[in-house]
Amino acid sequence: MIDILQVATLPPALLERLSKNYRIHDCVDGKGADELLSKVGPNIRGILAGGTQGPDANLIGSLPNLEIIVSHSVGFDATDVAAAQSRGVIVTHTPEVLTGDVADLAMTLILMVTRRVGESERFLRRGEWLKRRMDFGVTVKGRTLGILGLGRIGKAVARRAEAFGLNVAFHDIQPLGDLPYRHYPTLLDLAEASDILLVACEGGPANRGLVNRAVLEALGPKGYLVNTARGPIVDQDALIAALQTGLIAGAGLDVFDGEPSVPDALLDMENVVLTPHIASSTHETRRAMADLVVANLDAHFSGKAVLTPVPRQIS
Ligand code: 8YV
Repeated sequence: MIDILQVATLPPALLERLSKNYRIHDCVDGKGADELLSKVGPNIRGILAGGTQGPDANLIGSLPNLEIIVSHSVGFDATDVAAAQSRGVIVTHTPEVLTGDVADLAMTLILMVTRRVGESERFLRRGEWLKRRMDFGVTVKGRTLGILGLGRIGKAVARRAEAFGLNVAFHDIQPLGDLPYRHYPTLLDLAEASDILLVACEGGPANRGLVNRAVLEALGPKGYLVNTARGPIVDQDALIAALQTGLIAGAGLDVFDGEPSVPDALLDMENVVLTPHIASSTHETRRAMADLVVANLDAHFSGKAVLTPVPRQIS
């Protein structure tokens, strides 16, 4: 049996599959870490991580026989990839398999917030319809969707948005070659040109607070912010203030800074749609992500190349 440290909450069915070949040591959220690692630390050869729970440089450095970190997520910002790679530790993630579902949820939030679907449902359930008609939303057709980060997921949302008659524009730090969408060299310019701004870029320290007060101000009082990437990319306090003061019109959020805790100020607002980080949460996608986690671990421990390594972060 190969000893693996589990640092992220993972589907029980995945853990059960893995338990046939691997001895999994539960250390989710650092639970009992010191005692556990003093016993099994030198035996640990792999780590199971996730999108918001992953090993830092300290943990990676404390495991002398660590060979691989397998993340049950496309985003790998919770794992210190540079620390791992500089020690020769492989890091894998789960790209492609979740792209469609994440893009579907982004599109759902766009439609929900502009058409006031959550608000309308609460209105109906409260019995308000018997007294008056619900206020109007706005048409998405003809409006501009600005995408921050035109990677796999951003492109998949762009294709869906085109079918809804949205004009697509984007900002990305990578040169992306010829694309049928208008490119803006700065995020501020993109926000200025957008009716809806979608955050679809990577998380991590470099992008913390990228969507700040100035970006929200540029988006403007008729603008909507949608985030299906990572909570900390948006300055959450600035967002709350912008929503409360009408600096922007509304927001659709699947991710939060400090999740799973969500500020009361957001819970109390009618002009926001809130979902609990469910963009990849379908039976089909979670099954495919689990398959990839197993395939990466099995490949590595049978001497083969892993299927989906994360790109190199160090030169
Ligand atoms: C998951 C994610 O919620 O893939 C990602 O980057 O954030 C999500 O798909 C999570 O990582 C599941 O473990």
